Amino acid sequence: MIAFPFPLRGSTVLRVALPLAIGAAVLAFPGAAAAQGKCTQIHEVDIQHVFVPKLMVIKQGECIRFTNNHTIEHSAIGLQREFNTGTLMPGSTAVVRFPEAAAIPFWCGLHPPMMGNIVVEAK
Ligand SMILES: [Cu+2]
Repeated sequence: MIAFPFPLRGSTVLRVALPLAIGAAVLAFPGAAAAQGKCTQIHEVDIQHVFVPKLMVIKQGECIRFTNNHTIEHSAIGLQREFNTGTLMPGSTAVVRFPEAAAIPFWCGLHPPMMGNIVVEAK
């Protein structure tokens, strides 16, 4: 049994409901007023059995497109719930915009050993 540093509440619902709603929509920080802006640039994170690259450094207002190129489901979730792609089926993508400067460690909600880091630099 893996000991999680926080409860995975709501994750079951998200895994089922979000893939239907995501499509090509841009996800963003919940509650962030500036979250509705355009992506000034889109960076790519490739999901295999690991995140490639594991460290992504971007600027405020830029986006990351997570693409599941593996044969099984994966997700990307900020450790502090800064963002959550929901479950990505093989071949699926989710675009997440990062409007605020932050350091955001993230992992796959289905496979916690899969970890990565996003650094959002101030403009
Ligand atoms: Cu995974």
